[in-house]
Amino acid sequence: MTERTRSHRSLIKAMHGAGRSQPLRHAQHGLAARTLWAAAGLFAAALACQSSTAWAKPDTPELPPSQQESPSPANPATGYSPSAAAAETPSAGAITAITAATTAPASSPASVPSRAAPGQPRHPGGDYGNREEVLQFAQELAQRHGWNAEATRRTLSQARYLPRVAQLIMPPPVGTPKNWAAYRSRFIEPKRLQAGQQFWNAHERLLRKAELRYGVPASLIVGIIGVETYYGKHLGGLRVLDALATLSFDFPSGRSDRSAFFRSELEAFLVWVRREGRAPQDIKGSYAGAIGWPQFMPSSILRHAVDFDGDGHVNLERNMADVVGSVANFLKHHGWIPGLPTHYPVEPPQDAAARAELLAPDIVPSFSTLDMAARGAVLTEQALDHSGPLALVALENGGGQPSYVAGTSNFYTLTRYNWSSYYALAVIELGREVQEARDKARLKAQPAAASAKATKPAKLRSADKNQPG
Ligand SMILES: [Ca+2]
Repeated sequence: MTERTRSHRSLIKAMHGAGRSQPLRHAQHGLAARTLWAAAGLFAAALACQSSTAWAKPDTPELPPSQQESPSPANPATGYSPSAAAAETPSAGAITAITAATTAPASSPASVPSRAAPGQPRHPGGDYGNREEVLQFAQELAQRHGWNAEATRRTLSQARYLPRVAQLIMPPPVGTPKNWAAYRSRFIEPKRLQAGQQFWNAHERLLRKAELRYGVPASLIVGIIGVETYYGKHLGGLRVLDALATLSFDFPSGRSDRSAFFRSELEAFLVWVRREGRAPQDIKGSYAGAIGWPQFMPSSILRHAVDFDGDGHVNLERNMADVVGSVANFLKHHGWIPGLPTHYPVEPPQDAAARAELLAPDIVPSFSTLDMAARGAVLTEQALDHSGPLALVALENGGGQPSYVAGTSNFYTLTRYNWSSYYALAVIELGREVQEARDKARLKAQPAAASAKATKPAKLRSADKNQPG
């Protein structure tokens, strides 16, 4: 397999993960048929993006070291659940982590269960208190963390096998064309914009505080939370302990084995709940184990979540300070540069060979503005002032013309949350549109002040015109 083919496969897998969480959430919440239909549409949109080469390539050598050392997206959970794709598309860290796990050595030496028939677990599933590999895993955790082995086994024995999780982790069918316009319309629509404004208004102070501390614009935090979970509407209703145990010990055959990744997430989960003094069976999340409003995988919680209100706990399910601060901190940890735009408009080179050359590194910024211009790309004046590297990012629109943007390193950083250029652009545009709608609403709410500001210059201009000579 060539490097590119391997990368592409990883990208497809990552996308798949992202696209599946939304339908799951809908099913979990038992929504009406209309909603399920909508969820199916979201899923289709996610599928449409799954084979995009715009996805990050976690296993390619082009990735900067800073990204390589952080194998899991925030929402690896989302890794399989982009909120995106809808809601489920975007989980930061999840997708990435899962993808990375295909090439990274397992963090746990526990033996990998042998594979069963496609789509079926090796084991009938469950009975986690008496399985040899679970006992071995419990012993390893106990040794590594100084825990009581029997207590750890008892905790794991409370996990239940979830057949639905094993089904949802399977890859989607291939062949659906990618469509940025369709994907975008799932997230940038009136109801989500309204929910975004409400979230921003309710947490304005926190968003400003996070912006000051981490340099991440409020609009992007609002965009990420909106795409991930529709501002808390799609949190996932499965017990994380069950989901992670199912994927750790009964990972289905028929797709590449990610059980090592999920065992490391199960370990991170147990570390976190122990630290928080919470019962593992009480925590709910997505089918991939992503937790809370920002859909962080447990390893991302350990690495990147912050106690932003200083109450001594990290709670991404209910504490909005921790939610907002953790999203910003995740981006900061992944190289966010304050003040740098995420992308610029660009016209791609007409010449196919030059265009292919610029597209080859995918979303990894690899070309100076001079490099791009020399190959025939047309950049705006603002972009020509940009001093760092850029990536020519193509987003397909079904059978229509692709959309292109020139992504900066900050665009790349956004894809660490969910390894997709479609995800990143949806987050950016949702945040921007929420901001614009909010600004408009605030102007309307202050008619007197607004009209005073608007009419004064007009009167002056009018007066100027009337001046003789
Ligand atoms: Ca807190």
